[in-house]
Amino acid sequence: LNMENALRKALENEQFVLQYQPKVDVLTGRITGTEALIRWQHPALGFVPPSEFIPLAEETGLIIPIGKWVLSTACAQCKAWQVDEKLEMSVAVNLSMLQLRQENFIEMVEQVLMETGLDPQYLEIEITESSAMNNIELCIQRLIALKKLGVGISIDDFGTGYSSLAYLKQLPIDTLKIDRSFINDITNSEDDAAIVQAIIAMARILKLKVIAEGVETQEQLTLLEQYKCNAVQGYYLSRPLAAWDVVKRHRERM
Ligand code: G
Ligand code: G
Ligand code: NA
Ligand code: MN
Repeated sequence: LNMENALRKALENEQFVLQYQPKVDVLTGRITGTEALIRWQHPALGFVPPSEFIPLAEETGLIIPIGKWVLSTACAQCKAWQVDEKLEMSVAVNLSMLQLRQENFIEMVEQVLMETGLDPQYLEIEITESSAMNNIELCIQRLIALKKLGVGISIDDFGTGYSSLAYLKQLPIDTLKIDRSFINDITNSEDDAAIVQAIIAMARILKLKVIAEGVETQEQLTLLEQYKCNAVQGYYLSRPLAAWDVVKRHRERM
């Protein structure tokens, strides 16, 4: 079976689904938003993880239609939560640099927002620190345009990508997402604990929100609370969920 051909057919055969991982406010314990994560259910191959097909989608250019499907499905879901369930949550979408490079990228986002009727303030774009720093001029330009639409911007996997603080300052960012490799050892490693505290302090000075990824234990959560981290995400709070389970989980925490 040829993976590339299978991937080409996946969209029309409706084999992709999105799961949504909650982001939880540390002070209130409430879900303030979710991150959309794509899954590929192939009838013969079974579950193909994104780590396997996103790189292939990027090599083949299929990331462009797939990325548009993710954006429009996530925005439609977020709007449905608001209208049908009266739940006010943001939705975050991971973006490939190839999408951002598209000439018509901003128009595409505008069109999706218009078609789904989602207020731009509820959409957040996640871009990894390393891809942002590798394409800094284009990122500055595109993210400023995106920001003008009213969309939020998060830097994903922060701390792993050799940020230049001079560049960071030029990007219209709202949120830093501390990479889960630092959270993983935060209760054992004094170095990692110091790094996390330093990132949180820097975020405060730059007036950015900060969210910790990959929180798996109560001990990690307690430390992050002490460090005044704004929000947390990870298996301890919730695994990525189907859309209807997000509603259930949100009501449990209200
Ligand atoms: O949780 P998970 O195994 O789904 O994520 C694996 C990787 O795939 C993560 O780095 C995540 O950012 C990426 N990923 C998940 N969904 C998307 C998506 O819709 N678009 C892109 N570009 N990357 C995604
Ligand atoms: O690169 P990005 O941050 O988008 O990656 C999201 C990935 O992280 C997804 O594969 C998601 O399933 C995974 N993930 C989310 N929470 C946790 C966690 O607490 N621990 C681990 N190991 N992975 C997590
Ligand atoms: Na992400
Ligand atoms: Mn991440």
